[in-house]
Amino acid sequence: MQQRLLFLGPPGAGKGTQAIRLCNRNGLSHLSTGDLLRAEVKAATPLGIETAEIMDKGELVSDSLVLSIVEKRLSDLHGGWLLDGFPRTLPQAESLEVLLEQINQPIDAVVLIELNDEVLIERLLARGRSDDDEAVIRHRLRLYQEKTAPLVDHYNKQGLVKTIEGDGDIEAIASRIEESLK
Ligand code: B4P
Repeated sequence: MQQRLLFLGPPGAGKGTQAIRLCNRNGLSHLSTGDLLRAEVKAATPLGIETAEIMDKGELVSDSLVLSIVEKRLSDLHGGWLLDGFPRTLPQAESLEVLLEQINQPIDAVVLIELNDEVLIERLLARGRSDDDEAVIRHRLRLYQEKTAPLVDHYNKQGLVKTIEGDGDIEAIASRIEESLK
């Protein structure tokens, strides 16, 4: 199976859900920027205090803040890994490419999980995290289209994108993802 992976997709597509499964089953290191940021918020670090309000409004945290928390972890990566929810903007993708080149670990594949907005909204409202309010979700979906969706073209040009239908049973989606990475 391909070993150095990115997960892309709109909020609520199931990136986190599928990333945990895939990493557990295949011994990959899982790096989720959403989880790292929420850990900072929970620990009330200066970065967490700055970040909490941004996340609750459904905004993207600034590229420089995100990069400051992933940079050190990226340089520690070895073996297989999965970056979940990062990069989310073109500047983040460009910075990532420089960092991966330095450690000589190119991306093998980008898994794009697709799902329509109505199902996304339903799922996130059911999850009920502090950033899962309907108006905030709609704002996050708009930001996804504006800032993150252009990454699909970026990685398509490199022939890396595997598109996965994100609707259906969690286990069935997990099999689709594994199949696409053989
Ligand atoms: P993330 O933590 O990345 O989360 P997400 O996009 O909201 O959700 P994900 O796609 O992982 O869905 P999940 O599996 O949980 O981002 C949160 C925030 O952090 C961002 O809005 C931003 O503020 C900040 N952030 C993170 N990374 C950043 C970056 N690089 N730059 C800037 N800001 C950044 O699934 C959602 C729900 O659906 C769950 O309840 C799950 O149980 C359910 N579900 C999953 N699969 C299902 C299925 N097949 N059927 C039914 N339900 C399912």
